Amino acid sequence: MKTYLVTGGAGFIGSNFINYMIEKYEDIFIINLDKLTYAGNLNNLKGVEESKNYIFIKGDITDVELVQLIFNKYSIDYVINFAAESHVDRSIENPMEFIKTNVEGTFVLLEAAKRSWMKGDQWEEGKKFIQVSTDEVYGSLGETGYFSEISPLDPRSPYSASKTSADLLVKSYHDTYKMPVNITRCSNNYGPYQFPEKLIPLIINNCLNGKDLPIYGDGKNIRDWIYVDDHCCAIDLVVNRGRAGQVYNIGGENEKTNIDIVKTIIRILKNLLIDDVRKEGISENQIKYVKDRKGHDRRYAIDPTKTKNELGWSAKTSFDEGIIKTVKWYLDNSKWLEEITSGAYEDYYKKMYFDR
Ligand code: NAD
Ligand code: TDX
Repeated sequence: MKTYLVTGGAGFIGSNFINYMIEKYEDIFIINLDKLTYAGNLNNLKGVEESKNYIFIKGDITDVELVQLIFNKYSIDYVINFAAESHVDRSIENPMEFIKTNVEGTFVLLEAAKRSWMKGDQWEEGKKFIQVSTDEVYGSLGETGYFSEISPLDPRSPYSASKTSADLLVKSYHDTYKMPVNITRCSNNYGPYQFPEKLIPLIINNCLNGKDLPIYGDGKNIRDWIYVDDHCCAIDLVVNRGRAGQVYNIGGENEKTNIDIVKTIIRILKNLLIDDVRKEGISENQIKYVKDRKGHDRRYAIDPTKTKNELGWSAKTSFDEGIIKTVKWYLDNSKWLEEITSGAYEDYYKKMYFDR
């Protein structure tokens, strides 16, 4: 029975990961440590909350005493650190929380793991620290080329700088203390339970509510999209097969411009809402080009060859299949969407798009 400390497990990817793992394995125990910021939502975990293999602890990864208490109480085998402030636009407006959670929080977890797993100069067998990172640490590509694990680090937003800083701390614990670690760097995820500040769920939500569809700049920035389950599968393989100290790039090899994504969502919604009155209001006329994001990275594209060759991983979900599944999920889960788009979300949305 392996015990996982999953941080940020009430967020988008973390909750998909917990749902995926509890469904797949009977002989694991998952502790979900999450602060429940605006992005954390226990409704994402309804399917596992009764499981005897899962517990939730509300808490902050920067809380040294709490994190140590968890390591003292449970025999943690793996840390999977998803917890982060994750939205680039918020980091541009207000970077402080990003430094606190993403950098200091990772440091607190590393220290607690070191104290618990290191005996003299030796590491206990079978332990590993997985840092869930992002392709954004590599910066921005021009029209050609791909990010490999040895591409230079060149973060360009406070968010990506904080993630890069965390990656370097994790690397330093391997280089200095020989801590068994892996760093995963994934491209843009999409799928169920993503907070509607991110492009895909924001566009779905705005289409359904007759709002403008904001496109930053010329809409030709490119992201490399991966269905969230394929990311979860890769992390599972990294935990079990990844060589200590290694970085693994994960990506869907599926590059799309933002305007293409928006037009695709409009088309799918119109096809799915055949007899629904909401269909009438949805059109490309809703698209509105707005002021560009500051420092907007032009293109991301991951080369996942190492992860494929070493771990036997590949993305199983094509974009055409994944995006239809995703749009359907948001249509079928309108209550989930309504609940999180009330209150504070309205204030955020107004600030980002009307006071821009
Ligand atoms: P998210 O914003 O949806 O979820 C983050 C979760 O972390 C939330 O549940 C939040 O409550 C929790 N959290 C925040 N601060 C915390 C703290 N101090 N202590 C404990 N919990 C805290 O993010 P996501 O999109 O699921 O991303 C998860 C991880 O994956 C992040 O580290 C992100 O950098 C990385 N990542 C995301 C993407 C993507 O496309 N979304 C791609 C690559 C990598
Ligand atoms: O309203 C919008 N209009 C728009 O044109 C929003 C929210 C975004 N965009 C553009 C900006 C980006 O080029 O769409 C693209 C995707 O934007 P986001 O969904 O904010 O994602 P991105 O900035 O690419 O970062 C995401 O991928 C890497 C995640 O949020 C990060 O956590 C992850 O590390």
